[in-house]
Amino acid sequence: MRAWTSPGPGRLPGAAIGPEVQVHDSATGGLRESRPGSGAARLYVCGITPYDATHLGHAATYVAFDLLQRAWRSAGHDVRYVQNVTDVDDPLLERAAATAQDWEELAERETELFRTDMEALRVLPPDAYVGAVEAIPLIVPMVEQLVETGSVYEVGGEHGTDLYFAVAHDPAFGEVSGWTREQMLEVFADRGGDPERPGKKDPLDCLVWQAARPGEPAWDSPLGRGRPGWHVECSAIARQHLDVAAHGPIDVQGGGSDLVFPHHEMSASEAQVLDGHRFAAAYVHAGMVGLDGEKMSKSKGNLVLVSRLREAGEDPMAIRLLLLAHHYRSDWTYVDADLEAARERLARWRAALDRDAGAPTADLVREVLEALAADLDAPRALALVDCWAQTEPPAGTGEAGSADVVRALLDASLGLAL
Ligand code: 5CA
Ligand code: ZN
Repeated sequence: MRAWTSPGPGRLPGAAIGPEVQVHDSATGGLRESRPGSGAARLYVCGITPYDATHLGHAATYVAFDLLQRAWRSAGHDVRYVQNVTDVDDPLLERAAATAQDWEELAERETELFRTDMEALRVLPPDAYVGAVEAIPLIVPMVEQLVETGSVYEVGGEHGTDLYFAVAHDPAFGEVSGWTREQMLEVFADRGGDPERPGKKDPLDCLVWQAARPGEPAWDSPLGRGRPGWHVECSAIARQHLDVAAHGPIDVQGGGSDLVFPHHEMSASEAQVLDGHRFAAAYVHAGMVGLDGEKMSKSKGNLVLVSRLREAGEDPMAIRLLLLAHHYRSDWTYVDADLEAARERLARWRAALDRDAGAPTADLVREVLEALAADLDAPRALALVDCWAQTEPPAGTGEAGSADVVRALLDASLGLAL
């Protein structure tokens, strides 16, 4: 499907080049230097399930991976970025039914709102933006291949035969999260799994093809009439659009930390059974943004919506600065004072850029790029810019063009247009 309009990746000032990027890999629990091969760095980030508007938690996650894309580019790599839209799944169908809306119209409307939010926040768009529905012709053959390996089995039910992936078929199952079975079983049901379903070989096995239910959308396929499971959607889209057959493991599989298990564990296993190598070189997860002591989530309804802030006249660059002020891996709770602080910082920076007092930039450029290459440390980058903005060299001693250098740096590395 159509993505959104790119703000352009920007250009670093002069001949600046950033260091190679280190990211925290959930699978090893440590930092890993991301060394993309000879072609582009390959990034897959799990996209929205479009049944409600973009909240600050979603925005924080996509801004985090936007920093990764920019840090890779600063280090001289091209980037190929793929993102999905889960435009058919239980939560979407349930919301459509509960509010008497057409599920396709709901998905299209919320996806469009997401596009405008991402555009306003200057998030670089994916090169391939792929809906689950349009990916069914990719997903079905992948499930058929899994059937051939013997890792998929049938479970009969009231509405027909569903297909499940047997996690035991992947010797590396469990390595993405590093969780014990007990930890997995504790959250599986809450995160879309069905550990109690009779007929499964292992309670942790996951659905890959669901036979048509009355009143729900379904597609004809050699697997029977039905719709795809969630995890295989992302593995099929990533394998195809990041050409895993030609290039091997993708560089980064990304998303919020709520996706570590089961989603990223399962989608990696489904791919690994077919490809015989690990799915991603690194699994990178953004922390959860909360409101009033709970994770911000569409199902709970405790939301601060990007579109609502924009409608109220908030400057999108203040929203972006608010998000950048938190390290992407930390969990944090939104409070209005954070937005106020971001507005003030934005005003201070704009005033310093307009004043163009000429504080030196060579160390600033290097240190900002170093901060971002060191596991995307945006808060440190912001503190460095704060320092530049406060510095007033004696009259007549300022560096010519200092403000232009900083504007270019902010654009290319932090995605801020000031
Ligand atoms: N469609 C699936 C992924 S394939 C999905 O999780 N959709 S979502 O709409 O629920 O979330 C979209 C993205 O935002 C995911 O990467 C998710 O991990 C992230 N996310 C959701 N809630 C939060 C939150 N409160 N804080 C930070 N990130 C969040
Ligand atoms: Zn996903």
